[in-house]
Amino acid sequence: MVRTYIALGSNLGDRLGYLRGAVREMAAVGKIVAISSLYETTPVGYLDQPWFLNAVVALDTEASPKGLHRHLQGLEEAAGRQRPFPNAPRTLDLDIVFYGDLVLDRRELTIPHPRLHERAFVLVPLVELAPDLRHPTLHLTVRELLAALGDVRGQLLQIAGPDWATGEG
Ligand code: PH2
Ligand code: MG
Ligand code: MG
Repeated sequence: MVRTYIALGSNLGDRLGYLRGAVREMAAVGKIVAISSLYETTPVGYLDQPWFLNAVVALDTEASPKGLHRHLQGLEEAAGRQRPFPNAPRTLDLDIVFYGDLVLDRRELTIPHPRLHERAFVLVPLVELAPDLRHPTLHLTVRELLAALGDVRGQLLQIAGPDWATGEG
């Protein structure tokens, strides 16, 4: 069993519905052990697009990195995700942030996620679940990576606690 962290994002259509559906369906590939709060976040990178909902889930799985990646891509496709251009608005984005302490650098899959340390929309929810988790190549903890970003308050707003995925709130 490997502890993994999955970043969830949506900025198109029924954003909350897509994220809730993803959490529900991720249970088919492992055991969800923790869910972060839900954040509304300003777009990073390609700016001319709607705000995102972002969260992070801790998932214990027996799936291989490739198997997990394939499963998550299947969920993105089931949510009707289109890829008209890189970083286009999307109904559902599911990224493997960490897979245990695995380091993998392939064209189709890089773990840890190559940009996680630059992204408040990943680190802020992740620090709720795993502040002392150490990045296997940068050698800093999640808490330290987040501190290195400085003041990120203008980039995101916590809009619900961890019960967003299951409760009514
Ligand atoms: N995902 C991206 C690019 N930019 N910005 C925010 N706020 N949230 C995201 O999930 C996101 C992004 C590429 O996957
Ligand atoms: Mg992404
Ligand atoms: Mg992705």
